[in-house]
Order: sequence, then C-alpha cells, then structure tokens
Amino acid sequence: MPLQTTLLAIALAASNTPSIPAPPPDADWWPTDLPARVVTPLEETPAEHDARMAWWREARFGMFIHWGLYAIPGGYWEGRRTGGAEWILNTVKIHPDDYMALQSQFDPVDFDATEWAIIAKNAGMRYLVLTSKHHDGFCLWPSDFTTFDVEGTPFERDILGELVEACRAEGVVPCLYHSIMDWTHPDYLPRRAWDDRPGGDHDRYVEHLHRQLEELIERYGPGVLWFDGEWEGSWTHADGQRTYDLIRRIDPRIIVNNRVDTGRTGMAGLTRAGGYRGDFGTPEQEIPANGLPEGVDWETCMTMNRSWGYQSFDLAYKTTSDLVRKLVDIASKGGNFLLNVGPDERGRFPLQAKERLAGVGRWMSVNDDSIHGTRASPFPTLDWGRCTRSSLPDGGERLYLHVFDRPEDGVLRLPGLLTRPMHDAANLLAAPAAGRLRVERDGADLTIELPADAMVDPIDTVVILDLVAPALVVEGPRIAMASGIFIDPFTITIESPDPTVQIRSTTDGSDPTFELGVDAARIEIDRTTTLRTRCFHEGEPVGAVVERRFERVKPIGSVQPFVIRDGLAWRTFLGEFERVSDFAGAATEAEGVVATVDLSMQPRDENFAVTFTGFIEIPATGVWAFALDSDDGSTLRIHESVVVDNDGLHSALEKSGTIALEAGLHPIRIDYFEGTGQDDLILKWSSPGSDTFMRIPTERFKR
Ligand code: FHN
Repeated sequence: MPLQTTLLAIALAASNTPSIPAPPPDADWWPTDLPARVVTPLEETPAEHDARMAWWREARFGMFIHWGLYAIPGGYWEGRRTGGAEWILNTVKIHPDDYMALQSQFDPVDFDATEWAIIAKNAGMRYLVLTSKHHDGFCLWPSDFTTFDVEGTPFERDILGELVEACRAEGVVPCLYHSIMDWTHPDYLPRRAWDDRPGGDHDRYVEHLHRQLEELIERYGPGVLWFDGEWEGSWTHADGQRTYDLIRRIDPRIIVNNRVDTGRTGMAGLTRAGGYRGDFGTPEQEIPANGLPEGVDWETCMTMNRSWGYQSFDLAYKTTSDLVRKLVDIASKGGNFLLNVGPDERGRFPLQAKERLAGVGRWMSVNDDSIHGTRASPFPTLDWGRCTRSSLPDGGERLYLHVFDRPEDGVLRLPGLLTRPMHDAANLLAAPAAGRLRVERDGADLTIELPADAMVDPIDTVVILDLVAPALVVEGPRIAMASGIFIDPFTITIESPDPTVQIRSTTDGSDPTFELGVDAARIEIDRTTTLRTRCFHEGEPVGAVVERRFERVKPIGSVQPFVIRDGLAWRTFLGEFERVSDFAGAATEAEGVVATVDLSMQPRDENFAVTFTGFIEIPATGVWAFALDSDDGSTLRIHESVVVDNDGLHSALEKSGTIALEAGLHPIRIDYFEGTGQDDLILKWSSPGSDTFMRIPTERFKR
C-alpha cells in the first residue's frame, strides 16, 4: 500500500506552528493536527500525544544509519585491526587531537542520499535515523557552532541537508540521532582518561548542545530526535528535562526518545517511573521477551551484523529470514524496529546490508499490511508464529497470523479466542483468492486448517482472519495483585475477562470444574491456601488453570539496638564480580556512613561493589514489599533472609519481594556490584495493601 495513503496525509499548517522550514507541499507524512501551543509531557493531552505519535506508531519499521569519520579507520588503527567501529577513539585510546585529524580525510565521493532513501523505502522502512553527531563529536552538517564538521572536510557538502531532502522526496520521514556524550568537544566532561586537554565546562557544553539542536530543528525539521550517550554522570535529569522541553517548545511535533533523560533502564531500554522525559523506550540489541503493556511505545534498535559503525571485517550479518522474523516479533509486541546500516568511508552501504534490505523488502512488498499500522497480538504466545492486528472499518478486527513453522497436523490453533470470525474461512495475505482456509471452533479455541501447499513463504506465511469485533482472548482469570504471604485474613477478588466467561475456583488444591468449582468473584482467605481458578465459556474450560499459593505468617519481631544513629554503614570493594557472593570476604577498600542507599561513595565507574548495613524503621506491622532496581547485581537481606534477589550481571533491572514485619527497627543489608557500563542502585518499598513502590524516606535508615 503506497505510503501516501497510509500515513497522516496533511499539508503543513502554517498557523501557529513554529517557524521551521516546511517540508515540500507533497510531504504527506508530516502530522500537523497538533497543538501549536507550547506543550511538555505534563501538559500534552493523551489525544495530542496520540496525534503526535501516530505516524511513528504506524511506521513500525525504520532505518538506523551510523556514519561519520569512524568509517575511515573502519576498525583499524595505525595498520592494526583494533575493532571499536564508531567507538575506536575510546577503544584504542586515541588522543582527540589525533582523531580529529581524520576530518581532512573525509571525502565520501560515493555518497548518494537518494539511493539511501530509496533503499530504505523499498525495504518497507517508513523513517530513517542518521547520526548527526556521534560520540566522537563530528557533525555531519555545516554547523555554525563548531569547525569539527563536514564543512571542514574535502567533501564540504551538507550531508544532513541532502539526506533530509531525499527522504522527503521518497516519503521517508527524516530523523536524527544526536549524541550527548562528546569525546572531542572542549567543554564536554568527563574527559577520556588519556585526554590531557585542559578546561571543560558542563553548563557551557549544555548550552552548545542546545544551540546545535536549535540549528538542527530549524534547518532540517527531523521527525524524531534520537538521543544517546546520556549515561555518564555529567548529564543530569534536569538537563534531560530542559532539553526535552526546549525541543517541544521549538516544534511540538518532534518525537524524542527516552535517552534524552536519565530514566532509561539500561539496554532493556524502557523508562522508569518518575517523570523522566522521552516518548518511547529504546531496547538495544534485544527484543522484550513479552509484550509490554498496551500504550507503552518502544523501539528496538539493532545492528545487521555486530557493528553500528562500518567495519569491513564484520561479516556476521543476520539472515534475511532472521531479520524479517525479528521485525514481525517486534511488531507482534507493539514495538518498532530500527535496523542499522553502517556505510563505509566512501558513503556506500555494504553489499551484504543491501542484500538483506532487498530481501526484507521482497517480503514487505507482499506483506507490509501485516506490519505497518498494526497493533500488538491479543495472544500471549503462539507455538507456530506471531500475530499482529488492525481494525476493520465496520468495527471488526483483522488478525494477521504469521506462520513461521507450520504445525505437523497442519492446524493453526488460536487458544482462547472467543470472538466470532466474520466468515468460516481465512485467507492468505499473499494470495487472497488462492483459496479459503477452513476455520472451526474447538471449545474456546479457533482452529484454521493450513495445507502444506499454503505455506507460500518459508520465512513467514501470513494468514488473514477477520473477526466481527476486536479479538477477545481469554488467558485466564484476573486475580487482584496480592502477596504470597499474609498476616490477617483477607478477601481475594477474581475477575472474569468478559461477561460471557465464568470463573470456577477451588481452595483444596483440586482442579476446578464448571460443575464443582466455586462460582465466586471474592474468596475469603484465612489460612494457608492453594487457590486454583479457571475460566469457562458455555461450560467449556478456557485457558489454563491459574494457581496461587497464599501462606499465613506471623510478622517478624523488631529489634532494639542500644544506640541508634541516622544513616547506613557502607563498605566498598574493588574487583570484577559476577555475583554478590564473589565479594564476600573481600578486602574492604573504604568504609563510611551514608544517609540513604545510593552510589555516592562509588570508588570508580566500573568493577566495584558496595555493602550497606544498618536498620530500617518499619512504620506499621504488615506485609511489606521491597524492590531493587539495579545495574548490575544486588540483593536485599532483612534479618539475614534474602527478600529481594536481583543478583547477576545485567543491565538495569528491577526485582521485588515481600516480608511480614512488625513495626519497629529491622536489620537490613544491601549488597551491590557494578561490572561495566551504566551503574544504578535504587531501593524502594510498598506499604501493606499498596501496589505502588516508592523510594524509602532517608529518615527510615538507621545504624
Ligand atoms: O555507544 C552507542 C553505540 O555506539 C551506538 O550508537 C548504540 C546505538 O543505539 N548506542 C550506544 C550504545 O548503547
């Protein structure tokens, strides 16, 4: 389906929209039914936010391009293969002065913006994100605020300008990646350890960054500003908020990723609660295992081989089939796929990349309706493939059933799908007239017969199933959140997902049946109980039996230390750790007292550990929940019992646990270690009966 008819087709309204250069009149991909008023996330209404995000959500698939001076060395330095790609300055510890000399060699004579835009379009990519400036600080446009830019190279041409124009001509939304971290700018801090240049001023650097952002927005009008490099301690939450709000004031249409601020949970990429800025999460090189809550916007960015920037020797390209299935997997979870290309020093896409993109384009040319404009699957999982869906004009819903592996019995089972199909047949998206595939109801499931010869595409054959209404899939009863332990009798509520679905439960460990199970939405729990509950539709079981165990416990008594002082004691350790146990018994590097659980005492950026000991003051007797959000591993012990186990090497990750405590003081110990990369440690709690976690007030920590 041509782009022009699917994206928001609007000419750019002149009224009130800030004075930025208008895309060509035929550029129908640029949404303008947005507020001209200045908005920040705190002011933007849900409807305004949805309007702003609409083209991006519809797009589902974009091209990432990492290109700059680092394509010249391409992973080699002084004749030696060093690797490092776009990180080579850091990997080889090149002095910035030596690295910046590459500017005089930058002359990508084969750069052809139109070719790049057409390759992206033909692959089914609806937007293109180019590095305007990566961590090395080199600017791919003639900036008024630096001489370390393309104007100072033999090439001279405005690469961003040419690419933006070519993208608009091809109906691909031009977007820009911009690195906060800048290894060569004289004001950026922290310096690389081998960078002996004096000076540096963070506030002055932020002003410089803002001036360049204004320049980029005014000149090129990007659809998305994709920030990166926010993880070094110099960039603060306040910087992120100010930068996001500045962008939104200049042009309220621009979409900004969550790396503009400091709320990103590492490579998992999603945004922590707490008012952090960013319109979408940015998982990197990974796809969230399960779908994310409806309404959470996220985009997985991924390399096609192993490098973001060009490295001729990196031939580990993913297969076309793998790339198509990743795109489908991501779309089936409601996300976008930003797939990277690293052009070489002459401005050419590597042949392997072009081959993959052409292959993905061939699949998309037949099946793009099952990607563009679709929403997440209604099924938790499908053994044979994935599902995406889109609304039908008459209130119905179209399911796109992506068959990766045809079941041996040739039957596609759609578990718990209660909604009626429009017809008793399904079709192949690739060949609607090729024949109808028989649809039958089997209890709560729908089944579709898929003959072997219907598998027209071994990568992914898409079957269309139209439903009379939005899909209702029953996975199981909805049990109100409750801890697995309790002190006093309580009532658990069990909700049916739909009025046509009944619940049956047992509390004696037996399987609930429609006849014998208890038909109750609320069940009193006054002793240790195993609850087993199940959905039924027209008397037939639907979905799996859901089991929850509730153990009645007594609250652990508080302690009465002789001396009580504010704060926690800490000890730090140096070393490379993979588990908390790795630094048990290690020599203490330093020790002290801290008001709350934080990393203010960290001895260095990487390879260190901290142990906090003291007491926590529990204000009221009850079942308390605790959570540790950390990168890397962490554990929380109360009375020497592990309450939260978030151990191991991982990016930012949150784990929680519960414990029954009497009001008063309880001994606690937090163990944490950092490997490499980002470091985070946040301890939160949730009071009895609440399901909201919050940071623990400082005055609750004693020693
Ligand atoms: O350090 C960068 C890296 O070079 C690349 O740009 C990726 C792409 O998202 N982001 C950072 C690594 O997380």
